[in-house]
Amino acid sequence: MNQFPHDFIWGSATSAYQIEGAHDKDGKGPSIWDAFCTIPNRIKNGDNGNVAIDHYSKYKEDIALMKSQGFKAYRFSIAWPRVMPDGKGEVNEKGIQFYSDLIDELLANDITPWVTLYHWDLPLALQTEEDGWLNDSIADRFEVYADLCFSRFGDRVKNWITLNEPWVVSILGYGQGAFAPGRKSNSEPYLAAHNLLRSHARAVKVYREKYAHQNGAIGITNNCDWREPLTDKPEDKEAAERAMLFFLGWFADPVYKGDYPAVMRERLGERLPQFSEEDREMVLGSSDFFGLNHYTTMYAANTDAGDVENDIAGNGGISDDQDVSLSQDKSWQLTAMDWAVVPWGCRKLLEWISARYDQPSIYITENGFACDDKEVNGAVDDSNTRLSYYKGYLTACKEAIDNGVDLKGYFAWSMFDNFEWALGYGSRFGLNWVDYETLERIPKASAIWFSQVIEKNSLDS
Ligand code: PNW
Repeated sequence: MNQFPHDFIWGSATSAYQIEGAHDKDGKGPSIWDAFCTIPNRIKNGDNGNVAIDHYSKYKEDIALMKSQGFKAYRFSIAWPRVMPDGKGEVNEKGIQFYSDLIDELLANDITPWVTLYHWDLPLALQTEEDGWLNDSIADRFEVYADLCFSRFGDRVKNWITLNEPWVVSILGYGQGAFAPGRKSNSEPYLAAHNLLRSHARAVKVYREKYAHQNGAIGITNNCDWREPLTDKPEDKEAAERAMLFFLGWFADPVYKGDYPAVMRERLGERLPQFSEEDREMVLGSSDFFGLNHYTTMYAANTDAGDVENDIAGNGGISDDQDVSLSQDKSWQLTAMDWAVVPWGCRKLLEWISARYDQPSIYITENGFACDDKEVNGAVDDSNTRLSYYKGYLTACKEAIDNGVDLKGYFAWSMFDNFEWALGYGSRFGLNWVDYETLERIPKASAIWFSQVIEKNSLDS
């Protein structure tokens, strides 16, 4: 009953800035995250990714751990400024060598690489000289960078993700200013998002035109919570749907339907850019699969225009633009980041995606639980926290599959504890605990449980 499809992909995920360290080694250029971390009071405890878990030196050890735990796939990202220090022009061959070696080591251990091209560490020069994602020309830059990656790694990498969570880049980076580049605006998020989508599509176009012989797949990964209507009132049901469209429809509708959701157009007017005919065609159909990062659920209720006080950006978008108020149920367990544990929200989200976008193949490219783990006598017991979260969410995934959702794979976030962006090293997501002094890795109860699940391809253990 708890058996997953025989070809279901079991993986774990990380990103470059969160684990690699070696921030200025072997010719790497600075990224907007290297710079953002030097501004006082932006990152909890003044943490940064300079060393992180030093995956750059320890990647072989890390891959051995993945192999011993049974993972068959590994999602990581390439740091653009490691392979192109200025984001354009010169290529850093030592950076290329690192990823090439990493890929070879994975393949030698029968682990399939899933490579994200952009997980937020934009080359700093593209920000200071060209305004990052606000400039149309970022699509030209991204295309050249993507082309470089396909040409150097595409003989061995068959699964590509262009962008990780353009919603986070837009809302947290350009709306709330909580993430790099730290901008606060109620219009820039929509422009950044537009250029993110155009850039994604340009990378896909070059991949399909020049690298079809590599026989790989390429797509985009979006993040979305589930929004459950607070009451049965029609206005709350409509508010929940509106919240979904402002969150996920914003990025998925252009790819699957050719334009932003109508409700966004109605409410945003001129702040929402228009696709040129050429861009619309390029974006439409530009994903071979539906990449989804999912963590939590909130209730959504309608508010009347102007009721929402936070006029910059609330969780799920820019609140004023949506007239949605969000809340949590008091009975829900919360993670250290106050994200509620609601497995049925995961099932409902998968079913919503399947219905709205005509049953795409979906990969959950992130799902996980943050808490303040402690090491006791060389072991970390996360059985009542992370482990029960994974059991609940994977059960929900299985129910969605049984209900007809084409869910083809699942990547746990994260393989290791790592640098959790503005929250620094305090919030641990890893299946493997990392001692940040000695950089020793210790498997947690959840990692041991995953090994059994993967071996049996079933949740019964
Ligand atoms: C994702 N939100 O970030 C990222 O892809 C990971 O790098 C990160 O470590 C992980 O989830 C856990 O945070 C998100 O505010 C950051 O809704 C913020 C949000 C969602 C995802």
